[in-house]
Amino acid sequence: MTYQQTDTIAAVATPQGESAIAMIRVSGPDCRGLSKSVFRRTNDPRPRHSYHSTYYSVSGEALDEVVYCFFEEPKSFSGDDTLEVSCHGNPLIATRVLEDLIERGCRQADPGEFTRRAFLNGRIDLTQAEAVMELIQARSDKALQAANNQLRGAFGRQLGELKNDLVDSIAFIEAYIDFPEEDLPEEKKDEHVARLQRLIDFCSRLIDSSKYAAFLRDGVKTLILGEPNAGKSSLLNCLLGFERAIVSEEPGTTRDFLRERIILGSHSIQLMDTAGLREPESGIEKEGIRKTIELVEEADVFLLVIDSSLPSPDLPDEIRNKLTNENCIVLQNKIDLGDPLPLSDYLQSLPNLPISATNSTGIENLKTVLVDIIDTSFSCQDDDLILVNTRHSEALKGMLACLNGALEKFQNDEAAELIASDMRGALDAIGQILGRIDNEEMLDHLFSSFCIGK
Ligand SMILES: Nc1nc2c(ncn2[C@@H]2O[C@H](COP(=O)(O)OP(=O)(O)O)[C@@H](O)[C@H]2O)c(=O)[nH]1
Ligand SMILES: [Mg+2]
Repeated sequence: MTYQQTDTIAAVATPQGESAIAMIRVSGPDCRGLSKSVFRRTNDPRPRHSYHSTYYSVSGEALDEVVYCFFEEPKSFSGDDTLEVSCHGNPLIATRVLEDLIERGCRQADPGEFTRRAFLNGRIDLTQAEAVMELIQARSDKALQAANNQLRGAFGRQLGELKNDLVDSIAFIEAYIDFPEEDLPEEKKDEHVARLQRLIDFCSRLIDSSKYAAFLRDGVKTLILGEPNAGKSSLLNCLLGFERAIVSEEPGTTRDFLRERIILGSHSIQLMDTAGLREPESGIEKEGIRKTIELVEEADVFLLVIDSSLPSPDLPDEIRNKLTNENCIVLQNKIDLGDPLPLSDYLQSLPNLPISATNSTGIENLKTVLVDIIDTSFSCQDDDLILVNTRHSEALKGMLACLNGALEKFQNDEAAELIASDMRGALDAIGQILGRIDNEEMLDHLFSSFCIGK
């Protein structure tokens, strides 16, 4: 079924539950008429002007005292005529207003449908539509900044530059088709190779930056590791500032694993507390340890907790191989019990800090070191960070393959038609990222993850 843009859609745009205000958003050709019938106006409302009024239902009942604002197309979020009605924040009122609008012929909006219309009306490109979602879901200052940047069109602009370069290159290659090869000056060819190389580098950098986008979106995955009873769960609770994990004198109590988020500096961090590393006594524990090894593969940063009153533990090879100076901090826990025993040579070679998870000693220091590690290894220095998501990086990989193909063919003196065809493939990938409106299935998929009313 093709997408219908002629309907007037309506949705409650604020969350369910009691609040000061709830807002109902209406968009489509009936808004002007609705504003007259619902608010008993004799004339059109002035665009972008707030009015205080009673909302009358179809049956003439006064539903609520509201404030409404009319936005005339194309100067609205969706690009269509839009009406925003703010009522008292009782979900019963908001629902009755919505039901009344549906009775008057509106259709309940699908998730992300207002944004989808903004895209279809050409107000924003697809990367900006995605940025709307990223902005709503951002969980740290850095993620907010990146989403804002993207909403203002930073990604679209970069792709626009890429596209101009590509179009120039295609023009050159097409000239190459028309002219006998010997007529082309050598420096022109060098120039073309250099331009292709620049495009390839740019594309690779964007693909590479998708990992930073993942850190922003999901948080840097920080795994708390160590032997049973070392104080891993105590450390999790201490970093969170509340009791999340069960702390017990009995070893082996955390058999599954826990995930919690904290914000440190401008970073979002996903803390994962795991089962202890040691020979398992029971089946459940064995499962927990298998899971820990799986999490080691997934994690970005490791906090290795050891009981400083005991000799240094031996670590399984799967774990040892993952730990480096750039991603691991050894925490000599329980220093409140007395002078720590010396660390093994191996642990000594990694960054290490004394702490007490129960007394919060050394925790501020740990936070500083952790932020340093993330700043150095897990955040992009570029202020114009683009939130490259899976959809983008798939298209960018296709583009990179086309560009590499074009370069190779050019250097091997293959037919210009073949080279031009590769380059058009690259151009097509840019089109996919910015959004081609003919791909309904992709749009359905993309907007279905939005909230209703956005
Ligand atoms: N004295 C002292 N005891 C601690 C410290 N951290 C944890 N413990 C104790 O060590 C035991 C095991 O702690 P827990 O956090 O459950 O360890 P886990 O098995 O590694 O998760 C508990 O009795 C904690 O109270 C610490 O810094 N100092
Ligand atoms: Mg535990």
